[in-house]
Amino acid sequence: AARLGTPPSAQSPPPVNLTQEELKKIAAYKAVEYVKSGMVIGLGTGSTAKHAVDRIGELLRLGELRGIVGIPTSKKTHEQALSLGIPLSDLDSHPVLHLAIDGADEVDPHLNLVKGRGGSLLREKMIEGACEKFIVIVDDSKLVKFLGGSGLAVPVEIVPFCWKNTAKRLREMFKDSGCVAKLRTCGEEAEPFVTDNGNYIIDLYLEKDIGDLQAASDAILRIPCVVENGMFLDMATTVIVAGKKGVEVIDK
Ligand code: ABF
Repeated sequence: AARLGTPPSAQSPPPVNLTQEELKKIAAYKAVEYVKSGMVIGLGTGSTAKHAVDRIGELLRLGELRGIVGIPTSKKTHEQALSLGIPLSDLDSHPVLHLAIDGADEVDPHLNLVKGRGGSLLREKMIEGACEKFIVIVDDSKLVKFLGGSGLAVPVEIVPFCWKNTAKRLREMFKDSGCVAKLRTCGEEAEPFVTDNGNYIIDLYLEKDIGDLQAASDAILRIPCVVENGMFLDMATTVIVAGKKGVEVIDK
């Protein structure tokens, strides 16, 4: 597997004093250079992917791209793409996509990802698992030594039925990693956060490296109430990282 770290000669010159938002935009615009007319494109969700969707809309408007079909990974991105006039479709009509561009919450040295802190992990995994090329766009704050290593959560989408039981099973499964499993809530009343698919999310906070990621992912998916988890293993084909040292394009 590819590892992070590209020779300096393969990097663009360092941007100076850029904000995190500007770094996200740089990574997003770089990814959109891979979009060609006529492609079916998975459109990601989140603040980084938003820049990519905006850019695709702009290039369509300028006539520099034609005949694009977008497959949005969330209702929010669907709305954004509609407002930009990007023609949209779905996986039923386009089961194979040329390319998807999306952000991530964490990227490990083997280009495994945590995604889903924005709550769209299920549609993201369905769509990004169906594309020939999956480009992940991040600023360098997303790079971690191991998944869960940023101190933020690995999300698990579950059906709402008896969610406390599912949370307990997840907690027990990862007790050796000091796991805390919390229902994601939102709003002043701390209502359960509900995904685009009508499900809940349990956030797993891990103190230690959980080791064999594929085994952990498989074990999570064997719990009957679990719909999907936010570990995207061996899925990214390219990761574009914008940081203080410039823009790094890492191919798997
Ligand atoms: C989506 O947006 C997610 O999978 C991930 O949770 C999130 C990253 O958001 P941002 O780009 O705003 O950090 O891609």
